Amino acid sequence: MQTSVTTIERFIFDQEHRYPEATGELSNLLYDIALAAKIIAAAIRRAGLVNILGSANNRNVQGEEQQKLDLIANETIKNCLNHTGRVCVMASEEDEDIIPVPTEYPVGKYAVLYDPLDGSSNIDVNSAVGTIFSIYRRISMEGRGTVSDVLQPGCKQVAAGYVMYGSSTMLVYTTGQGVHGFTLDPTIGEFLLSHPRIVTPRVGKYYSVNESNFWRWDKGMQTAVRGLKGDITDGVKPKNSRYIGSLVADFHRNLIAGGIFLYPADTRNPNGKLRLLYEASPMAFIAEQAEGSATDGLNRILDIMPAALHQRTPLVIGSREDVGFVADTLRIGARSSGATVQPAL
Ligand code: FDP
Repeated sequence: MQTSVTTIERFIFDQEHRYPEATGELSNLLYDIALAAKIIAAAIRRAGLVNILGSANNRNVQGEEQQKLDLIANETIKNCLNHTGRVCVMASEEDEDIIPVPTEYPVGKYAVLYDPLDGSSNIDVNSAVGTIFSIYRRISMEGRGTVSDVLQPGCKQVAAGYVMYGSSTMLVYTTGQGVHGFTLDPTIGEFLLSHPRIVTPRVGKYYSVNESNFWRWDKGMQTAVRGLKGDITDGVKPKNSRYIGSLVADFHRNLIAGGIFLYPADTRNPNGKLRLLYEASPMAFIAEQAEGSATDGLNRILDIMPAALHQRTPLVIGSREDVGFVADTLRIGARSSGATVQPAL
């Protein structure tokens, strides 16, 4: 029987105490998110028992069908964060506009963006889904936050993380001091430190991509993916394919075991499918902190300046050498087609 454990609360506060100037606001905000994650995890566990699985017969701003659990997760996060005085504004993948803090509550210095339930098309088949969050320091000077507080490039994030509701529930986050993972112990209702300082292998075992889109990709991307599976000379060592179709679950596996996840632009999604602010930027911050990397194919994700809340981006993320291989292949393809080549990764 283990008698000494590190709870997420203790870990966050220990990290904060290394910085005498810290006010504790960010630590408390992370702890609020951990609370929301526990509530969502409990709802997901019961989802098959109570009749909350399936569609809410509603479409979100992206025109996708919203699932009931999406709505529950979205409201849970709002309600856990909106009254604490730590947040000035929020933005959710499920809401068209920014989410203001209700006027009866005080505001704080952070802007929080989140995807409440990523991979939600997997809900009805009981596969892993996740929550992704991203935290910025506000740039507006006073009052309620504005859209400028959430339209910041990923390199300005002060924290980012995800929760994976899988065979166990895990919360993985970074504040720019490495990546740390916690597993929810359902018997005591606490996230316990299980994966301190995660470092992803430089070269991965897996490649993860929806290959049914192969003929919709440009030639450079087709060559890169063929290279990942060893189909071309000068590719990398052939990799094993793993694709769940749930970003958090695919990213998490590759983070731990090593691998590369790709969601490229294609003829149906010319800007890619994934959202820069709610998916790509937070995952890119985590990947880089774990010594991996993330690009849209040509540009570092964390350098992209967002122009719109629900902007999409192609994403190539994971083990550093594998992402480098794909980026190099795309650059060579772009050069030989005469396209303007962006700065290297
Ligand atoms: P979902 O549509 O199920 O919500 O961005 C959403 C996302 O899932 C990601 O989690 C996942 O990686 C991707 O879309 C899967 O898309 P495809 O079904 O097109 O492969």
